Amino acid sequence: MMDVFFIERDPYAPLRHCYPVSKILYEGKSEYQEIMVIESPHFGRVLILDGVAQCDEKFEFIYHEFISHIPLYAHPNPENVLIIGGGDGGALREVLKHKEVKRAVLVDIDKQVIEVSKSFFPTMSVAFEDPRAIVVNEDGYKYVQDYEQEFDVIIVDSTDPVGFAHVLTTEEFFRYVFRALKEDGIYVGQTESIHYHPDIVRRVQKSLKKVFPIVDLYTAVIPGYAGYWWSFSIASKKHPVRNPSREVSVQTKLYSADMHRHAFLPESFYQKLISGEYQV
Ligand code: AG3
Repeated sequence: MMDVFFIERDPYAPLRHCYPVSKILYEGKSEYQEIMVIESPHFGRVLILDGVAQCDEKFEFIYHEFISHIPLYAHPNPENVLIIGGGDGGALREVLKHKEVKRAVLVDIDKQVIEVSKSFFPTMSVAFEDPRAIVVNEDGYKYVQDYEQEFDVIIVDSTDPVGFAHVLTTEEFFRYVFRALKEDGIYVGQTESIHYHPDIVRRVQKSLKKVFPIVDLYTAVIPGYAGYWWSFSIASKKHPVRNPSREVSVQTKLYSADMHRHAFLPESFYQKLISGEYQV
């Protein structure tokens, strides 16, 4: 049999990941994007949106643990959580591991991503069955504008900031997020690779600083994303974010209190990175 490969079409990265394909499980087009699911020998099933790999069965836990548990553990009592994007359900699964969470609203513009995840990614989509989960198929940018002092934590688990996801990284959006958060709320969003997209990291950090009193950056190594050293921008109205504020009790593979602290960059490197002094 001939070897078959899927070549990623990452909009920014100066290289293209190439996955061996043992089977194409799904190929479709929603109102918003192309959706594909492949089976790859090392990674398991891979979810691909508009040619970019979003998550794979083998490593999705890293991204989902870090995008969820850092803001949720920085918060002393996260009861009401909003996830924008995240239609695969991975972040929702991690968020609902916290018994403090009474309600998690997931707003994904693309219903078809949720359907595909339910059909092909049973371990990521488990939490859709949880009675605390509320799914809304709307534009997150618009949804958040209807709320004031509503959420303890807002997680933006979006695709790359090109096309319809770009608005989720603007100062205007962060002002709506600020308003939708309670007085001690925390925001987090994925902000791409440290080395391939430092301009995006800087732009988002700068915009967040205009809106929130506490802004920081943490990172995790995500084996499936080009550049690997991936960043998350976090902003808080009141609580410091560099340490968990509660005892870590949820079951995780990689996240822990130590890993929480370790994820934040040393202050000197953080300053160099966001000021642009760190040039490569
Ligand atoms: N969302 C962010 C994926 C970004 C990947 N970008 C890239 N490889 N250029 C992932 C969705 C997981 N819930």
